[in-house]
Amino acid sequence: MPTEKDKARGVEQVTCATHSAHCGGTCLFKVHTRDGVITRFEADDGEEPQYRGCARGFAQRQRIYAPDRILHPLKRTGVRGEGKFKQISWDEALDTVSGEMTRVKETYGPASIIFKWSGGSLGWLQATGAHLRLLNMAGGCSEVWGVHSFEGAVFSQIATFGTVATANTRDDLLNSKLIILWGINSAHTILHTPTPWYLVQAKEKGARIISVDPRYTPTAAICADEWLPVRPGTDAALLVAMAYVMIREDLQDQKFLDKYTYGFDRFKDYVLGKEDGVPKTPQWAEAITGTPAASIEKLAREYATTKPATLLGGIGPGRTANGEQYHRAASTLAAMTGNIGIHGGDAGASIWPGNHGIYPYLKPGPRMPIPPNPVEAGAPKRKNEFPSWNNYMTLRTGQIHQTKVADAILRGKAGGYPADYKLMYVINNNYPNQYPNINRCVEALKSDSLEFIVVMEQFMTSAARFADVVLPVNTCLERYDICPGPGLGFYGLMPRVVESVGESRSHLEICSALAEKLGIPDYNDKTDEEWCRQIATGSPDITDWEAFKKAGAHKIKLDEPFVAFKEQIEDPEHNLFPTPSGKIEIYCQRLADMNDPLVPPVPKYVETWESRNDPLAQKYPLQLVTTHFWRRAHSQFDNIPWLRELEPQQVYLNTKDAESRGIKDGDTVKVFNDRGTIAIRARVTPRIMPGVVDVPQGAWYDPDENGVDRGGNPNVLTRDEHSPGGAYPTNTTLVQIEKA
Ligand SMILES: Nc1nc2c(c(=O)[nH]1)N[C@H]1C(S)=C(S)[C@@H](COP(=O)(O)OP(=O)(O)OC[C@H]3O[C@@H](n4cnc5c(=O)[nH]c(N)nc54)[C@H](O)[C@@H]3O)O[C@H]1N2
Ligand SMILES: Nc1nc2c(c(=O)[nH]1)N[C@H]1C(S)=C(S)[C@@H](COP(=O)(O)OP(=O)(O)OC[C@H]3O[C@@H](n4cnc5c(=O)[nH]c(N)nc54)[C@H](O)[C@@H]3O)O[C@H]1N2
Ligand SMILES: [Mo]
Repeated sequence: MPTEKDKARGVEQVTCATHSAHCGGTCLFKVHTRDGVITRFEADDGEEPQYRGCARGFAQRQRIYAPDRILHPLKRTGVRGEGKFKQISWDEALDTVSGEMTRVKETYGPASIIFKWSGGSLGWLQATGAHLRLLNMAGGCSEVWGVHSFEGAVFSQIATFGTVATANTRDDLLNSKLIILWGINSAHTILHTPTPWYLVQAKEKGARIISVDPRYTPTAAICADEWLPVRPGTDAALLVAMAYVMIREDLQDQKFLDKYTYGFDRFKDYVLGKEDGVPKTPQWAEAITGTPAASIEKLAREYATTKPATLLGGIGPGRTANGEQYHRAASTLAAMTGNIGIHGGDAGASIWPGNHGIYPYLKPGPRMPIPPNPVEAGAPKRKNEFPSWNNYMTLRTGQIHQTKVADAILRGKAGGYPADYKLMYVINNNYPNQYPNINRCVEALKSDSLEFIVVMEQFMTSAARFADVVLPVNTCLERYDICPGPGLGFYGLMPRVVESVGESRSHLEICSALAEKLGIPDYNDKTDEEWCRQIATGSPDITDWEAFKKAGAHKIKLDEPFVAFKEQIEDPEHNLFPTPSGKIEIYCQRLADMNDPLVPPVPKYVETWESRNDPLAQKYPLQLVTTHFWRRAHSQFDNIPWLRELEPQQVYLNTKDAESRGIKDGDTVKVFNDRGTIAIRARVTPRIMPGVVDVPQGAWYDPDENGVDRGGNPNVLTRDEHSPGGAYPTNTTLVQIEKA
């Protein structure tokens, strides 16, 4: 019963809503509102598994009502990047944007429009699909390829398994006796909301947990029995040496290999040194990885003899200059230990499971259709492209790799790109903040060859500062959207809980209005709620829309945890792996056909550029990793006061590296290489291995008059290159640190 005081303050409403920021988390909240204003958030306390939010989820209120929210359409008045704008009407903004789209298309062709999207919001309705539909109906655009998160894993899994649906659901961790967290820090890096809960339960059930990571992570501190440090970009060497120990001691599951895999002997020849005269011993690996040989031997024996065991492959080690080899090697070890297709095992390397509608337990109803992109139809084949590549997502390919957008803008056709790029259409994306070699990205954004930039944003981010027109977008509690839950069977509803702040609008509203201006009458015939209803109730799991709406989520009850490749293992006669050989391809002919020594047909350790053996290491001796930070989702939430209190932006460096440079904890230091310099606070700690430093990604780029980034954004330092299979190389960078 509301008290008199409550009555005076207005009646409190509670709405259940899923929150899906750009962290892969899908958290269920009870959102309290009073007089149409959000007052507080309460965690999911319903049936297990609960989807409890993290600090960011609870801080959403400060994000929605932030004083720096963009409330109106804006038009640039200063130079690009300066951040000077004036307020304009929606009508003028839409006229300008649609007018520029038409002018650029008619003058230069649709390929000169770059559609620059990312995962700022991750719903099925209010994101990329809605814009791609519009752009394609309007004549097409140049798309970008290379999912920042895990393109190396995509490449490797298509090579090895023929699909990216390779992960078990997270509840299956409870069936495992040994869990190897390979570059996974799920206490901070959310990715699959209930993972830490299952890890802790698995530990309570007696599973041993081992962390392989250059950092002694909070996750390792909470639940690991052992930490094996490894130098960034060298995981494949560690895995190959584990294979060496297994082969030497005849510990591999030969029956499994014979029955389900193709080409193990070719890999064995490489491992034993028959191919190149170098046996891949633990001592060989120790010199490369920095991991003690004795620890490698022990881990190899343990993984080969404890069954079932999960090698939970993270994607961070894959975001390195030859990240594909780590993923391929991890899956090979999962096969060598016979842990694929069984409960308590895992295929060794995963992307965000479940996100892209590729799992059989997720069957959403029809989404907004995306007509083919006329520009894509003529797109040239990429180097190292798999024919089946396009099947993993509805969004795909295009001609420009994410890391090459700046280069494409600056060099265009003369630089070998298919078009000269004139208009950039940016949604859900903080370009340049999140892109390697920011200083070059900035150069591209400032260049005259780019005639118009429209950015749809909620905040004056580094992307918005470069826009010619900024369109204010609302947040996920101000519109309807629906999302899957990676890692478990889950549908989340993101309902409109409050009215849009200021004049901000949803993506669907913006696209519908632009369609009208562009003369596309049949763009949209539904409200956002009607679309969500169609997507939800089209699934066999959700029969009652009102019940789903009330609950804010639907937790799919599977009879048992989902196990990837169970059918292939239990009944191989009738279920082939979707590879050319029908088996798990340890040797991959399609890779052999690519004829690129950086992606050999069997997994190998291939040294990266900017490794510690690179001559550049004389000048820049430290290896930089750029981890995902607990108080942000990339750059999102960086401006939220509650979250800023948690921890400052810092460079984490080992005590020895600090001592040899005369650096003390809390000092301001310069981290630099030939691409740029950042000024940042030093955090001196034994919890990162010597020779490796970490600058969490996502800090807001804030250059001073000398070009030194005071925001401490590591992308000032990273290199704008991609791995041979398209991975983001943001964990492969050499730097030096000095006291500022
Ligand atoms: N050095 C380094 N760089 C990295 C990484 C790394 O590990 N190291 N990680 C990479 C990875 S994995 C990723 S996924 C990318 C992420 O790169 P981005 O997706 O660019 O990062 P976000 O900070 O999530 O930026 C999204 C922007 O969208 C805005 N936004 C939020 N919701 C909405 C909405 O509903 N509509 C619109 N229009 N905008 C919205 C936010 O305000 C934010 O500015 O970063 C990559 N960059
Ligand atoms: N709080 C929070 N959660 C997030 C995000 C966020 O920004 N904030 N972003 C979301 C997104 S889009 C993504 S793609 C995921 C990213 O998820 P991850 O890639 O898993 O996240 P990271 O923290 O970058 O990396 C995980 C671990 O890998 C380690 N690592 C880095 N390089 C190497 C290496 O070469 N070898 C080994 N063995 N380990 C290495 C790091 O030290 C770190 O502990 O996170 C998602 N979740
Ligand atoms: Mo990502």
